[in-house]
Amino acid sequence: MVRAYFYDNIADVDPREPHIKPDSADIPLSELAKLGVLYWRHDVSSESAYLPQVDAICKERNYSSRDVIIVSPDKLPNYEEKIKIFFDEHLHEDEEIRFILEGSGYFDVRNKQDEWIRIHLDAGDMIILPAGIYHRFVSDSNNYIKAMRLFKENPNWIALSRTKPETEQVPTRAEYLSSIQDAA
Ligand code: KMT
Ligand code: NI
Repeated sequence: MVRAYFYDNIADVDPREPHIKPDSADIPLSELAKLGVLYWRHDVSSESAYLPQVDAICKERNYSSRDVIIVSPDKLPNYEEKIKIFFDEHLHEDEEIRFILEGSGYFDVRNKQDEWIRIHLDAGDMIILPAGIYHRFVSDSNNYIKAMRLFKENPNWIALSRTKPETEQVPTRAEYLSSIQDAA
């Protein structure tokens, strides 16, 4: 089940640890929605339970293809290196949708104050990160997550790193910021 909270920003602790900021309350899904982050939960006990829901979302949002990725030391070559890449803060010009089939992991997103919100997802959780939001992914200490990724016909989901000054200039970033401006 999903849980969201402020990240403690302690840099010398492995990012796969929980990093819960002390004395801060959990963040409700309604706050994530104000950042354009959408969340659903589906039954993953069998394919027949979740495929119709996934198909419906694909139809509604024009996703024409999908794949399944397993992020684990056994299944993903150069695991530790990949983990570092996923954890580099970035944005995309398309939304990023992930549906967790097994295991668990963290998606971190920036709020309006540029603070990190950590979202812990496990099996059954589906999340959409809007185009233009700064985010990153990391496994949790179980080092295992199996997720379905959905793609548009001509996907534009190159990771634009925040370390590159030009990333801030992409039109998607300005569009995203104006889209969240009015949410209280
Ligand atoms: C991403 O975009 O960071 C990933 O696809 C990571 C694996 S999805 C759990
Ligand atoms: Ni991403």
